[in-house]
Order: sequence, then C-alpha cells, then structure tokens
Amino acid sequence: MSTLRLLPLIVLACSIGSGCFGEEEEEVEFEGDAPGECSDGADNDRDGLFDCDDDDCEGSDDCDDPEDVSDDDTGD
Ligand SMILES: [Ca+2]
Ligand SMILES: [Ca+2]
Ligand SMILES: [Ca+2]
Repeated sequence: MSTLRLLPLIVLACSIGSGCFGEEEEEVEFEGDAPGECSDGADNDRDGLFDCDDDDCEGSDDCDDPEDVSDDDTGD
C-alpha cells in the first residue's frame, strides 16, 4: 500500500474538514470579556458594535442602565 495513493484523500479530507493547514482556532473574543472593554470606545470583537451597543456588553457594569433616564425632571 502506498502512502502516495492516500495523499489525495488526506488533502480532500483536510479541505472539507477545515483546520489541517494551520488554521488554528482563535480564541473567540467578545466585547466585555476583559474589564473595561464595554467602555473603552473600541470595537473589541470587531463586529461593528461598540461598547454598550454590543449585545455582549448587555448586563455589564459599564452598561448598567437599560432605560435611559436622562429626561428625569424630578428636580428636588
Ligand atoms: Ca469596547
Ligand atoms: Ca463589538
Ligand atoms: Ca459582539
């Protein structure tokens, strides 16, 4: 049995299965996976959404106010 004969099969399996040619799985980054990322003004996971606009920052300390109460006219 020749290894050469198997080579096309291996290449085929690699192209289908993805990841044979150094395609290392990158760590999935998301906004807010590190402290301060939800308020650093950067799109940390490069999905087009910045800081509190990113769903990933939902519920973080930096985005704690779900309702914007800027029109609070209680004026005590
Ligand atoms: Ca950010
Ligand atoms: Ca983002
Ligand atoms: Ca995101």
